Amino acid sequence: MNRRAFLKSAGVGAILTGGGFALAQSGARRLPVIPMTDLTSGIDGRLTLALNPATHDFGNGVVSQTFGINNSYLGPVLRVKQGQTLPVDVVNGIDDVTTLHWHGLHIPGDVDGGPHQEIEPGDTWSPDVPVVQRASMNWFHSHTHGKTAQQTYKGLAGVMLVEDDASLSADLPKTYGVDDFTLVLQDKAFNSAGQMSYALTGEVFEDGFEGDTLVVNGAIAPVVQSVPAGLVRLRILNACNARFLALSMQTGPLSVIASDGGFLASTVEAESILMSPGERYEVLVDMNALETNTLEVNLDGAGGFFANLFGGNQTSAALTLTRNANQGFTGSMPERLANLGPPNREDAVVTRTFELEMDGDADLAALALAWGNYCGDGVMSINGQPMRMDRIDEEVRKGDTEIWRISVDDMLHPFHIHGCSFRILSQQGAPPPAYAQGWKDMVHVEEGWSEVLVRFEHDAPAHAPYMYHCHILEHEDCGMMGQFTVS
Ligand SMILES: [Cu+2]
Repeated sequence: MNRRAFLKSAGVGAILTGGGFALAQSGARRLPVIPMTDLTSGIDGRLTLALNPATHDFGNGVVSQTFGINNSYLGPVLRVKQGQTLPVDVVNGIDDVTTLHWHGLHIPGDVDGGPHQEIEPGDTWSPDVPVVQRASMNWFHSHTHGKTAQQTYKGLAGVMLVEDDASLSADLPKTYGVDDFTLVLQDKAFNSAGQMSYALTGEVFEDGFEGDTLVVNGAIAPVVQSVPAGLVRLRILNACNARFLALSMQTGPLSVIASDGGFLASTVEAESILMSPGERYEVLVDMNALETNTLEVNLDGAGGFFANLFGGNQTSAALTLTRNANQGFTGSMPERLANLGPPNREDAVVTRTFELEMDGDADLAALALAWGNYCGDGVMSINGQPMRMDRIDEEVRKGDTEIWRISVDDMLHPFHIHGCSFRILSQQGAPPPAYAQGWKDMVHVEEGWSEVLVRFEHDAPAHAPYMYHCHILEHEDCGMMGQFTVS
């Protein structure tokens, strides 16, 4: 590590983690490589995903109470191939009702894992999940009505990588844990004893939960990873409850090759990328010429008055790559990645409008104290209606191309639609950045209209509708969500 990198990571680590943990251990922590279940060459029997209470050390030497999926925290990385059907047994071993939603998958509503597919404690949910889409990085997480924020925060989340013939034969790094890494980025709070903590307050309802400590694959940042010379691939998920993260490299721009729903048309060089909760991006890092390079994260990526006022608006080291003596992937930075033309808004036959709203006068502190699973009418809503399990808000015709226009007037919200990938026509009234012009299932909404071009190819009946919602999980729990059918 050179002097600049050392000073940067040491200084920021101390600010972010408090409690002295980072000072004691900074620099030594290695990137945890999440165990991968590779099913691309065939699936034998059913795959068990066991959701269980667990204990986990985030790297500060203290044991925290967590949930894990076959692990002590988070789930495995599942690697599957287009054309497969994945038979899954989701076993609910936590002492509460839960669900497991496949975020980003183009699958029918009855296997989507949304709020209608509840799994009681001790029960098993056994969907056969068809994998029909192109290569893409997806994920799975709790989507339990009113409990999504707390269950996901505690660890009910994992990554699913979809490969296809093109991605398996592409000239890209793909040796998992060597030159191909999956990174799950989260912000956490730790109490004075060093244990992961979460408390629902009025402020948390308003802004979503924000921890002050960056965690990568369940380890407190910064973490380090030794890599061979050559290109290194980072597949990155923002699994924060509410934080937008601004990503950059210490040296040089980010080379972005894929977004939520698949490869970009060509590699996009970006000084930084702003990732909302729920978003995924894949980047390549060229370790031919550099001995080290560091992925940096700004926890206050969305900016704002308080971030600037209190000096929080600075980057911290997430992951430092250090080159070892081995030679890894020898290919060069790709130019063409996928056949992907610009979206054509003339294709749309239907336009729908969604206005996200928060009631600034609501007593959120009282709601937090008495929290059940419903904020009540008029606190958080879409088109004036808070989420109701027994109300279908929109009916979509299968195969139609539609424009969904989304707006809000108070703060930056990330909007997600189930069962599809879409293209962003405009984001906050402007063209999206080049790295967000490919396949997406998340769009940022603040001032001005955000518009996406979308088509649904699978059924979602009234007993198993799809959701659209804000992906600030506390907003979603509080009612900023709606339901739609596809038939
Ligand atoms: Cu929101």
